[in-house]
Amino acid sequence: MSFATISVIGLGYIGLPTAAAFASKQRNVVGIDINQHAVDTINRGAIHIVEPDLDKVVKTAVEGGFLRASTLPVEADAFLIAVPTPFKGDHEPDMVFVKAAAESIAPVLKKGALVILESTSPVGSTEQMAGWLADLRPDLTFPHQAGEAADINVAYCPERVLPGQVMVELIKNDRVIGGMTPVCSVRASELYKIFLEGECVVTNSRTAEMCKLTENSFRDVNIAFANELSLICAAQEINVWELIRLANRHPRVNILQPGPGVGGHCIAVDPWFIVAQNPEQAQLIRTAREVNDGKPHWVVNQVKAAVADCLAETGKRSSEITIACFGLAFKPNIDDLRESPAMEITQLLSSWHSGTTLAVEPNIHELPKKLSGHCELATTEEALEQADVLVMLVDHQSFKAIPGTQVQQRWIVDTKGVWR
Ligand code: SAJ
Repeated sequence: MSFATISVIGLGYIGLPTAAAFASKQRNVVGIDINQHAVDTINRGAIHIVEPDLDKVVKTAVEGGFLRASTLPVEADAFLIAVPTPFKGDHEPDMVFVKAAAESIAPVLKKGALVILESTSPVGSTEQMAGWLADLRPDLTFPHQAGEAADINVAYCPERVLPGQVMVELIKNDRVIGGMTPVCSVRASELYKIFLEGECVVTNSRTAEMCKLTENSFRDVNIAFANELSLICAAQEINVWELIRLANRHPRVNILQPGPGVGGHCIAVDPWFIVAQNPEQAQLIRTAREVNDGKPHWVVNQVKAAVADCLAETGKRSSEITIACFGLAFKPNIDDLRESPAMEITQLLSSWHSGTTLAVEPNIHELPKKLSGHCELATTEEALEQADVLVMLVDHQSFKAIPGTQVQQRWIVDTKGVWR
Protein backbone atom coordinates (compact mmCIF):
# COMPACT_ATOMS: atom_id res chain seq x y z
CA MET A 1 0.00 0.00 0.00
CA SER A 2 1.43 3.43 -0.88
CA PHE A 3 1.45 5.79 2.12
CA ALA A 4 0.97 3.06 4.70
CA THR A 5 2.13 5.43 7.46
CA ILE A 6 1.20 9.11 7.48
CA SER A 7 2.41 11.63 10.04
CA VAL A 8 0.63 14.93 10.68
CA ILE A 9 2.65 17.59 12.47
CA GLY A 10 0.40 19.96 14.44
CA LEU A 11 -2.88 18.60 15.83
CA GLY A 12 -4.96 21.78 15.83
CA TYR A 13 -8.06 22.87 13.93
CA ILE A 14 -6.65 21.59 10.61
CA GLY A 15 -4.11 18.90 11.55
CA LEU A 16 -6.39 16.82 13.78
CA PRO A 17 -9.33 16.62 11.32
CA THR A 18 -6.86 15.77 8.52
CA ALA A 19 -5.17 13.05 10.61
CA ALA A 20 -8.60 11.66 11.52
CA ALA A 21 -9.71 11.69 7.86
CA PHE A 22 -6.69 9.56 6.81
CA ALA A 23 -7.16 7.25 9.79
CA SER A 24 -10.84 6.78 8.92
CA LYS A 25 -9.58 5.26 5.65
CA GLN A 26 -7.59 2.76 7.72
CA ARG A 27 -4.15 4.28 7.22
CA ASN A 28 -1.70 4.16 10.07
CA VAL A 29 -1.59 7.80 11.21
CA VAL A 30 0.70 9.30 13.85
CA GLY A 31 -0.11 12.85 14.88
CA ILE A 32 2.69 14.90 16.40
CA ASP A 33 2.18 17.88 18.69
CA ILE A 34 4.30 19.71 21.22
CA ASN A 35 1.23 20.08 23.47
CA GLN A 36 1.25 17.10 25.87
CA HIS A 37 -2.36 17.80 26.90
CA ALA A 38 -3.52 17.55 23.25
CA VAL A 39 -1.53 14.32 22.77
CA ASP A 40 -2.96 12.69 25.93
CA THR A 41 -6.51 13.78 25.10
CA ILE A 42 -6.34 12.34 21.56
CA ASN A 43 -4.80 9.08 22.78
CA ARG A 44 -7.85 8.71 25.06
CA GLY A 45 -10.03 8.98 21.96
CA ALA A 46 -11.21 12.49 22.84
CA ILE A 47 -10.56 15.95 21.34
CA HIS A 48 -9.20 19.22 22.74
CA ILE A 49 -10.89 21.56 20.23
CA VAL A 50 -14.50 22.27 19.28
CA GLU A 51 -15.58 21.11 15.82
CA PRO A 52 -18.83 19.30 14.97
CA ASP A 53 -18.44 15.53 14.31
CA LEU A 54 -14.66 15.53 14.84
CA ASP A 55 -15.03 13.76 18.22
CA LYS A 56 -16.74 10.73 16.68
CA VAL A 57 -14.18 10.31 13.88
CA VAL A 58 -11.24 10.65 16.29
CA LYS A 59 -12.77 8.20 18.78
CA THR A 60 -13.36 5.53 16.11
CA ALA A 61 -9.88 6.05 14.64
CA VAL A 62 -8.11 5.79 18.00
CA GLU A 63 -10.19 2.79 19.15
CA GLY A 64 -9.53 1.06 15.80
CA GLY A 65 -5.80 1.53 16.31
CA PHE A 66 -5.36 3.71 13.20
CA LEU A 67 -4.63 7.02 14.95
CA ARG A 68 -2.23 7.77 17.76
CA ALA A 69 -0.61 10.98 18.95
CA SER A 70 2.91 11.61 20.19
CA THR A 71 5.25 14.45 21.03
CA LEU A 72 8.12 12.66 19.25
CA PRO A 73 8.37 12.49 15.43
CA VAL A 74 8.37 9.03 13.84
CA GLU A 75 9.33 7.65 10.40
CA ALA A 76 6.52 7.88 7.85
CA ASP A 77 5.85 7.68 4.09
CA ALA A 78 4.21 11.11 4.12
CA PHE A 79 4.48 14.10 6.47
CA LEU A 80 1.88 16.87 6.54
CA ILE A 81 2.80 20.07 8.36
CA ALA A 82 -0.23 21.94 9.74
CA VAL A 83 1.20 24.30 12.35
CA PRO A 84 0.18 27.94 13.00
CA THR A 85 1.69 30.80 10.98
CA PRO A 86 0.81 33.92 12.97
CA PHE A 87 2.18 37.35 12.24
CA LYS A 88 4.63 39.32 14.33
CA GLY A 89 3.91 42.80 15.73
CA ASP A 90 4.65 44.51 12.40
CA HIS A 91 2.30 42.19 10.40
CA GLU A 92 5.31 40.19 9.11
CA PRO A 93 4.58 36.43 8.90
CA ASP A 94 6.23 34.41 11.63
CA MET A 95 7.52 31.09 10.23
CA VAL A 96 9.05 29.90 13.49
CA PHE A 97 6.60 26.98 13.93
CA VAL A 98 7.06 25.75 10.34
CA LYS A 99 10.83 25.86 10.81
CA ALA A 100 10.57 23.92 14.09
CA ALA A 101 8.29 21.34 12.42
CA ALA A 102 10.78 20.90 9.54
CA GLU A 103 13.63 20.53 12.03
CA SER A 104 11.68 17.94 13.99
CA ILE A 105 10.98 15.66 10.99
CA ALA A 106 14.43 16.04 9.35
CA PRO A 107 16.06 13.26 11.45
CA VAL A 108 13.30 10.73 10.60
CA LEU A 109 13.08 11.46 6.84
CA LYS A 110 13.82 8.48 4.63
CA LYS A 111 14.35 8.23 0.86
CA GLY A 112 11.00 8.22 -0.98
CA ALA A 113 9.11 10.29 1.62
CA LEU A 114 6.66 13.05 0.72
CA VAL A 115 6.60 16.28 2.75
CA ILE A 116 3.59 18.57 2.45
CA LEU A 117 3.19 22.04 3.91
CA GLU A 118 -0.47 22.91 4.62
CA SER A 119 -0.02 25.96 6.87
CA THR A 120 -0.98 29.30 5.32
CA SER A 121 2.40 30.71 4.29
CA PRO A 122 3.97 33.53 2.28
CA VAL A 123 5.02 32.85 -1.32
CA GLY A 124 8.32 30.93 -1.43
CA SER A 125 7.85 29.17 1.95
CA THR A 126 7.77 25.65 0.49
CA GLU A 127 11.11 26.23 -1.28
CA GLN A 128 12.45 27.69 1.97
CA MET A 129 11.27 24.64 3.91
CA ALA A 130 12.93 22.31 1.38
CA GLY A 131 16.11 24.36 1.89
CA TRP A 132 15.96 23.89 5.69
CA LEU A 133 15.45 20.13 5.26
CA ALA A 134 18.32 19.90 2.73
CA ASP A 135 20.68 21.70 5.13
CA LEU A 136 19.83 19.19 7.88
CA ARG A 137 19.94 16.10 5.62
CA PRO A 138 22.86 16.48 3.16
CA ASP A 139 22.64 12.69 2.58
CA LEU A 140 19.25 13.12 0.80
CA THR A 141 18.37 15.07 -2.37
CA PHE A 142 15.46 17.53 -2.57
CA PRO A 143 13.45 18.92 -5.53
CA HIS A 144 15.33 22.25 -5.70
CA GLN A 145 18.57 20.26 -6.08
CA ALA A 146 17.63 17.18 -8.11
CA GLY A 147 14.23 18.07 -9.67
CA GLU A 148 12.15 15.02 -10.61
CA ALA A 149 14.88 12.64 -9.43
CA ALA A 150 14.88 13.96 -5.83
CA ASP A 151 14.86 11.48 -2.93
CA ILE A 152 12.23 13.54 -1.11
CA ASN A 153 9.13 15.04 -2.75
CA VAL A 154 7.84 18.36 -1.43
CA ALA A 155 4.51 20.13 -2.08
CA TYR A 156 2.31 22.96 -0.78
CA CYS A 157 -1.36 21.96 -0.39
CA PRO A 158 -3.38 24.57 1.49
CA GLU A 159 -6.44 23.74 3.56
CA ARG A 160 -9.58 25.73 2.75
CA VAL A 161 -12.14 24.37 5.23
CA LEU A 162 -14.69 26.53 7.00
CA PRO A 163 -14.58 26.29 10.81
CA GLY A 164 -17.83 24.68 11.92
CA GLN A 165 -18.04 22.59 8.72
CA VAL A 166 -14.54 21.14 8.65
CA MET A 167 -15.45 17.45 8.51
CA VAL A 168 -17.64 18.00 5.44
CA GLU A 169 -15.48 20.55 3.60
CA LEU A 170 -12.25 18.59 4.18
CA ILE A 171 -13.65 15.72 2.11
CA LYS A 172 -15.79 17.61 -0.41
CA ASN A 173 -13.80 20.75 -1.29
CA ASP A 174 -11.45 20.71 -4.28
CA ARG A 175 -7.82 20.75 -3.20
CA VAL A 176 -5.06 22.88 -4.74
CA ILE A 177 -1.88 20.80 -5.07
CA GLY A 178 1.35 22.75 -5.54
CA GLY A 179 4.26 20.37 -6.06
CA MET A 180 7.80 21.68 -6.34
CA THR A 181 7.98 19.39 -9.42
CA PRO A 182 5.24 17.61 -11.40
CA VAL A 183 6.19 14.33 -9.71
CA CYS A 184 5.69 15.95 -6.29
CA SER A 185 2.18 17.03 -7.40
CA VAL A 186 1.31 13.53 -8.62
CA ARG A 187 2.37 11.99 -5.30
CA ALA A 188 0.57 14.63 -3.23
CA SER A 189 -2.61 14.09 -5.27
CA GLU A 190 -2.33 10.33 -4.64
CA LEU A 191 -2.09 11.03 -0.93
CA TYR A 192 -5.16 13.28 -0.69
CA LYS A 193 -7.23 10.97 -2.89
CA ILE A 194 -7.17 8.54 0.05
CA PHE A 195 -10.07 10.55 1.55
CA LEU A 196 -10.85 13.37 -0.88
CA GLU A 197 -14.11 13.40 -2.83
CA GLY A 198 -13.35 16.82 -4.36
CA GLU A 199 -10.85 17.23 -7.19
CA CYS A 200 -7.08 17.70 -6.92
CA VAL A 201 -6.20 20.77 -8.97
CA VAL A 202 -2.51 20.78 -9.77
CA THR A 203 -0.14 23.77 -9.96
CA ASN A 204 3.31 24.71 -8.63
CA SER A 205 4.11 25.51 -4.99
CA ARG A 206 4.37 29.30 -5.39
CA THR A 207 0.98 29.57 -7.13
CA ALA A 208 -0.62 27.31 -4.51
CA GLU A 209 0.79 29.50 -1.69
CA MET A 210 -0.57 32.63 -3.38
CA CYS A 211 -3.90 30.92 -4.08
CA LYS A 212 -4.55 30.36 -0.36
CA LEU A 213 -3.68 33.97 0.47
CA THR A 214 -5.81 35.18 -2.45
CA GLU A 215 -8.94 33.29 -1.33
CA ASN A 216 -8.94 34.85 2.13
CA SER A 217 -7.94 38.30 0.82
CA PHE A 218 -10.82 38.15 -1.67
CA ARG A 219 -13.24 37.58 1.19
CA ASP A 220 -11.63 40.27 3.33
CA VAL A 221 -11.81 42.86 0.54
CA ASN A 222 -15.45 42.01 -0.13
CA ILE A 223 -16.38 42.24 3.56
CA ALA A 224 -14.52 45.58 3.72
CA PHE A 225 -16.68 46.85 0.85
CA ALA A 226 -19.81 45.92 2.84
CA ASN A 227 -18.38 47.45 6.03
CA GLU A 228 -17.50 50.69 4.22
CA LEU A 229 -21.02 50.82 2.79
CA SER A 230 -22.41 50.52 6.33
CA LEU A 231 -20.47 53.64 7.35
CA ILE A 232 -21.61 55.56 4.28
CA CYS A 233 -25.24 54.48 4.80
CA ALA A 234 -25.16 55.55 8.46
CA ALA A 235 -23.98 59.02 7.35
CA GLN A 236 -26.67 59.17 4.63
CA GLU A 237 -29.45 57.74 6.83
CA ILE A 238 -29.99 54.78 4.50
CA ASN A 239 -30.70 51.23 5.72
CA VAL A 240 -27.60 49.33 4.56
CA TRP A 241 -29.34 45.93 4.77
CA GLU A 242 -32.10 47.04 2.46
CA LEU A 243 -29.56 48.67 0.15
CA ILE A 244 -27.50 45.48 -0.16
CA ARG A 245 -30.59 43.36 -0.66
CA LEU A 246 -31.70 45.64 -3.50
CA ALA A 247 -28.25 45.89 -5.12
CA ASN A 248 -27.87 42.09 -4.99
CA ARG A 249 -30.96 41.77 -7.20
CA HIS A 250 -28.64 42.86 -10.04
CA PRO A 251 -27.47 39.68 -11.81
CA ARG A 252 -23.77 40.53 -11.48
CA VAL A 253 -23.71 42.08 -7.99
CA ASN A 254 -23.20 39.96 -4.86
CA ILE A 255 -22.27 42.13 -1.88
CA LEU A 256 -21.39 40.39 1.41
CA GLN A 257 -22.78 41.42 4.81
CA PRO A 258 -21.37 44.17 7.03
CA GLY A 259 -20.71 43.37 10.67
CA PRO A 260 -18.78 44.51 13.75
CA GLY A 261 -15.45 43.74 12.01
CA VAL A 262 -13.62 40.65 10.78
CA GLY A 263 -12.49 37.96 13.20
CA GLY A 264 -11.02 34.47 13.33
CA HIS A 265 -7.49 33.30 12.71
CA CYS A 266 -7.50 33.42 8.92
CA ILE A 267 -9.20 36.27 7.11
CA ALA A 268 -7.91 38.97 9.47
CA VAL A 269 -4.35 37.60 9.19
CA ASP A 270 -3.62 36.14 5.75
CA PRO A 271 -4.00 39.34 3.67
CA TRP A 272 -1.14 40.85 5.68
CA PHE A 273 1.16 38.12 4.25
CA ILE A 274 0.54 39.55 0.77
CA VAL A 275 1.00 43.12 2.03
CA ALA A 276 4.26 42.25 3.83
CA GLN A 277 5.77 40.76 0.63
CA ASN A 278 4.31 43.36 -1.76
CA PRO A 279 3.96 46.66 0.10
CA GLU A 280 4.01 48.76 -3.10
CA GLN A 281 1.43 46.77 -5.05
CA ALA A 282 -1.00 45.61 -2.34
CA GLN A 283 -2.81 48.94 -1.79
CA LEU A 284 -6.40 47.66 -1.93
CA ILE A 285 -5.66 44.58 0.19
CA ARG A 286 -4.00 46.73 2.88
CA THR A 287 -6.85 49.27 2.86
CA ALA A 288 -9.43 46.49 3.20
CA ARG A 289 -7.60 45.23 6.31
CA GLU A 290 -7.60 48.76 7.73
CA VAL A 291 -11.32 49.25 6.99
CA ASN A 292 -12.21 45.94 8.69
CA ASP A 293 -9.91 46.53 11.65
CA GLY A 294 -11.39 50.03 12.08
CA LYS A 295 -14.99 48.83 12.25
CA PRO A 296 -15.03 47.80 15.96
CA HIS A 297 -13.92 51.33 16.94
CA TRP A 298 -16.67 52.85 14.81
CA VAL A 299 -19.21 50.58 16.53
CA VAL A 300 -17.92 51.64 19.97
CA ASN A 301 -18.41 55.29 18.98
CA GLN A 302 -21.96 54.54 17.83
CA VAL A 303 -22.71 52.98 21.23
CA LYS A 304 -21.16 55.94 23.06
CA ALA A 305 -23.42 58.26 21.04
CA ALA A 306 -26.47 56.10 21.89
CA VAL A 307 -25.57 56.21 25.59
CA ALA A 308 -25.16 60.03 25.43
CA ASP A 309 -28.58 60.30 23.82
CA CYS A 310 -30.09 57.98 26.43
CA LEU A 311 -28.55 60.09 29.24
CA ALA A 312 -29.95 63.31 27.76
CA GLU A 313 -33.43 61.85 27.19
CA THR A 314 -33.88 60.00 30.47
CA GLY A 315 -31.97 62.25 32.85
CA LYS A 316 -30.31 59.13 34.34
CA ARG A 317 -26.69 59.15 35.50
CA SER A 318 -24.22 57.15 33.42
CA SER A 319 -23.74 54.64 36.27
CA GLU A 320 -27.51 53.93 36.15
CA ILE A 321 -27.44 52.90 32.51
CA THR A 322 -27.13 49.25 31.48
CA ILE A 323 -25.62 48.25 28.13
CA ALA A 324 -26.25 44.74 26.80
CA CYS A 325 -23.91 43.26 24.14
CA PHE A 326 -25.42 40.38 22.17
CA GLY A 327 -22.78 37.88 21.05
CA LEU A 328 -19.08 37.41 21.73
CA ALA A 329 -18.10 34.75 19.15
CA PHE A 330 -16.18 35.68 15.99
CA LYS A 331 -19.10 34.56 13.82
CA PRO A 332 -22.61 33.15 14.22
CA ASN A 333 -23.52 29.80 15.80
CA ILE A 334 -20.07 28.86 17.11
CA ASP A 335 -18.41 29.22 20.52
CA ASP A 336 -15.03 30.37 19.18
CA LEU A 337 -14.04 33.73 20.71
CA ARG A 338 -10.58 33.90 19.07
CA GLU A 339 -9.80 37.25 17.43
CA SER A 340 -13.44 38.22 17.75
CA PRO A 341 -14.46 41.83 17.00
CA ALA A 342 -17.50 41.29 19.26
CA MET A 343 -15.14 40.51 22.14
CA GLU A 344 -13.05 43.59 21.35
CA ILE A 345 -16.13 45.84 21.30
CA THR A 346 -17.54 44.38 24.54
CA GLN A 347 -14.17 44.78 26.22
CA LEU A 348 -13.78 48.41 25.07
CA LEU A 349 -17.35 49.28 26.12
CA SER A 350 -17.23 47.58 29.51
CA SER A 351 -13.97 49.26 30.49
CA TRP A 352 -15.32 52.68 29.37
CA HIS A 353 -18.85 52.41 30.80
CA SER A 354 -19.38 53.27 34.49
CA GLY A 355 -22.71 51.41 34.70
CA THR A 356 -23.43 47.72 34.12
CA THR A 357 -22.39 45.98 30.91
CA LEU A 358 -24.12 42.67 30.20
CA ALA A 359 -22.73 40.13 27.72
CA VAL A 360 -25.13 37.61 26.19
CA GLU A 361 -23.41 34.60 24.62
CA PRO A 362 -25.56 31.45 24.65
CA ASN A 363 -22.63 29.29 23.44
CA ILE A 364 -20.45 29.76 26.55
CA HIS A 365 -20.94 29.10 30.27
CA GLU A 366 -18.29 31.40 31.68
CA LEU A 367 -16.91 34.77 30.63
CA PRO A 368 -13.32 34.80 29.37
CA LYS A 369 -10.76 36.33 31.78
CA LYS A 370 -10.45 39.49 29.66
CA LEU A 371 -14.10 40.35 30.43
CA SER A 372 -14.65 39.04 33.93
CA GLY A 373 -14.73 41.82 36.48
CA HIS A 374 -15.94 44.39 33.90
CA CYS A 375 -18.92 42.58 32.56
CA GLU A 376 -21.67 40.12 33.56
CA LEU A 377 -22.78 37.09 31.56
CA ALA A 378 -26.55 37.33 31.12
CA THR A 379 -29.33 35.43 29.39
CA THR A 380 -31.20 36.96 26.47
CA GLU A 381 -34.26 37.46 28.69
CA GLU A 382 -32.30 39.19 31.47
CA ALA A 383 -30.59 41.49 28.98
CA LEU A 384 -33.83 42.45 27.24
CA GLU A 385 -35.44 43.12 30.61
CA GLN A 386 -32.64 45.12 32.24
CA ALA A 387 -30.76 46.98 29.49
CA ASP A 388 -31.27 50.56 28.34
CA VAL A 389 -28.99 50.24 25.30
CA LEU A 390 -28.79 47.09 23.13
CA VAL A 391 -25.77 46.26 20.97
CA MET A 392 -26.21 43.41 18.46
CA LEU A 393 -22.80 41.98 17.57
CA VAL A 394 -23.29 38.39 16.34
CA ASP A 395 -26.29 37.11 14.40
CA HIS A 396 -26.62 33.79 16.25
CA GLN A 397 -29.72 31.84 15.24
CA SER A 398 -31.17 32.23 18.77
CA PHE A 399 -30.90 36.04 18.55
CA LYS A 400 -32.59 36.11 15.16
CA ALA A 401 -35.46 34.13 16.72
CA ILE A 402 -36.20 36.86 19.33
CA PRO A 403 -39.69 38.20 18.51
CA GLY A 404 -39.67 41.91 17.66
CA THR A 405 -42.32 42.50 20.34
CA GLN A 406 -39.78 41.54 23.06
CA VAL A 407 -37.41 44.33 22.00
CA GLN A 408 -38.72 47.52 23.57
CA GLN A 409 -35.51 49.54 23.86
CA ARG A 410 -35.22 52.87 22.06
CA TRP A 411 -31.42 52.79 21.86
CA ILE A 412 -30.17 49.98 19.66
CA VAL A 413 -26.88 49.65 17.79
CA ASP A 414 -27.36 46.71 15.45
CA THR A 415 -24.20 45.71 13.53
CA LYS A 416 -25.84 42.66 11.90
CA GLY A 417 -29.26 43.95 10.84
CA VAL A 418 -31.07 41.50 13.13
CA TRP A 419 -33.40 44.13 14.57
CA ARG A 420 -33.93 46.08 11.37
N1 SAJ B 1 -17.94 38.04 7.89
C1 SAJ B 1 -18.62 39.23 7.67
N2 SAJ B 1 -19.47 39.33 6.61
C2 SAJ B 1 -19.67 38.30 5.76
C3 SAJ B 1 -18.97 37.09 5.96
C4 SAJ B 1 -18.11 37.00 7.04
O1 SAJ B 1 -18.45 40.20 8.43
O2 SAJ B 1 -20.48 38.46 4.84
C5 SAJ B 1 -17.02 37.93 9.03
C6 SAJ B 1 -17.39 36.84 10.04
O3 SAJ B 1 -18.37 37.29 10.94
C7 SAJ B 1 -16.06 36.56 10.70
C8 SAJ B 1 -15.06 36.76 9.55
O4 SAJ B 1 -15.75 37.51 8.56
O5 SAJ B 1 -15.79 37.51 11.72
C9 SAJ B 1 -14.53 35.48 8.95
O6 SAJ B 1 -15.56 34.52 8.84
P1 SAJ B 1 -15.75 33.59 7.54
O7 SAJ B 1 -16.92 32.71 7.76
O8 SAJ B 1 -15.77 34.43 6.33
O9 SAJ B 1 -14.38 32.77 7.45
P2 SAJ B 1 -13.51 31.85 8.46
O10 SAJ B 1 -12.42 32.68 9.03
O11 SAJ B 1 -14.36 31.08 9.38
O12 SAJ B 1 -12.87 30.81 7.36
C10 SAJ B 1 -12.16 31.33 6.24
C11 SAJ B 1 -12.71 30.65 4.96
N3 SAJ B 1 -12.20 31.33 3.77
C12 SAJ B 1 -13.01 31.76 2.77
O13 SAJ B 1 -14.22 31.66 2.84
C13 SAJ B 1 -12.36 32.38 1.59
C14 SAJ B 1 -12.31 29.18 4.94
O14 SAJ B 1 -12.69 28.56 3.71
C15 SAJ B 1 -10.79 29.05 5.14
O15 SAJ B 1 -10.37 27.68 5.11
C16 SAJ B 1 -10.44 29.65 6.49
O16 SAJ B 1 -10.77 31.05 6.43
C17 SAJ B 1 -8.95 29.45 6.73
O17 SAJ B 1 -8.60 28.52 7.51
O18 SAJ B 1 -8.13 30.11 6.09
